[in-house]
Amino acid sequence: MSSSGTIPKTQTAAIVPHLGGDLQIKHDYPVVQPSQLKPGECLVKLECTGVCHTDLHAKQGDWPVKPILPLVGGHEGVGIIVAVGAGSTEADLSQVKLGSRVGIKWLAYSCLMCEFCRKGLEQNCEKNLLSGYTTDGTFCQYTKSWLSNVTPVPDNISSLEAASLMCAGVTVYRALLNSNAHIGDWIVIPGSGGGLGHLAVQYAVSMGLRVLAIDTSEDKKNLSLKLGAEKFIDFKTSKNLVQDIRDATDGLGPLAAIVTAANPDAYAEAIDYLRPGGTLVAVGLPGGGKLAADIFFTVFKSIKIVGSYVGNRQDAVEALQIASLGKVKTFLAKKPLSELAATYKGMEEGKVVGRVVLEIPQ
Ligand code: 8ID
Ligand code: ZN
Repeated sequence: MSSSGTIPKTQTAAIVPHLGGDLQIKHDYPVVQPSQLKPGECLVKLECTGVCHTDLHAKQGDWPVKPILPLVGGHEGVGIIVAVGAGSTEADLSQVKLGSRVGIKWLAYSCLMCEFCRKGLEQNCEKNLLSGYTTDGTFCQYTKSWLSNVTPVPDNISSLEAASLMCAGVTVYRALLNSNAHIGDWIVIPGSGGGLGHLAVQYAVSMGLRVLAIDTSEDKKNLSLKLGAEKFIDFKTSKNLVQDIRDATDGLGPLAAIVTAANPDAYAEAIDYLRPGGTLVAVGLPGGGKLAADIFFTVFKSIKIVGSYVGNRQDAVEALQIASLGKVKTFLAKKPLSELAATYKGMEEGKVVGRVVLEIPQ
């Protein structure tokens, strides 16, 4: 089943040919045809896609689990379902249908039947497929996805604003839930001026949390404070980060650290500055990073250390709902797909404030 418009045989796509290699923009990348879709699958014509630091890690081969090659990256896509696999069931089509505007998140597919899926840990499903990592992602015009896992986008959020909620938004929303911080608690967000961090500030504020933002540069400071952080510390100019963080949070330290920085240094002193009973939520994924936690103080201060990995379908729906209520808005720079390589360079240099969202040629 496909919409009245014809589906082309080839498309423009940004390809990573080999890990660490330069990006190539190809104009003859094949489009999955409607007749090739299996039941439960759909074809999405993309309007735009955010660029996550994860896409850069993927391109560089930073992580022990490697992506497919050649790789079409991207996992913050928004577009329209233009074809649905023949034989898709009523259940497959209960949330979205042909013509729906949907978001594509990191978790493209999960079986929904295994123990992890049943427990809501869909991201840990052993059969999962990851957009822009183990299945083609969103740096292209048309991508195959799964009806069970695409997320309907509320009408009052533009596609450009919805895009980065699909990874950055979902991830920090889940991380904040995993922090167990409550209304009125101080939390600290290292990486507050980046893609994940600037959304974390807003979700945290909307949950009634008090935010101490940490990053570097005037632009990232201004953005963090504008979005509702009460205080900001520049990690590059602070002479004693642990003391500065404690001083800024009633002298006792924050109840949680949501570490969204792509840098192991951002984890280094969390055990020292966290309030007793506090939680370190690991989100940022620097390649080869190790968490070094002093065992004595982890125990003595009753600290919890939690890994938080994207979110499930319900987290995605909730993260979009909160944005739809006007409580969270992506701060973004709109660029053409051809600017992806330049965006990676800016990200490596720490120059991207908020998010870059790429418009897909129509
Ligand atoms: O499911 C997950 N856990 C998940 C989902 C999505 C992304 C994890 N991630 C990971 C990415 O793979 C990446 O490692 O989160 C990390 C951040 O992704 P991002 O927000 O897309 O990256 P960014 O826009 O480059 O922002 C990072 C910010 O961290 C700051 C930088 O200045 C930048 O603003 N930063 C760095 I680098 N070191 C810092 C430090 N020591 C720091 N901020 C505070 N302290
Ligand atoms: Zn991401």
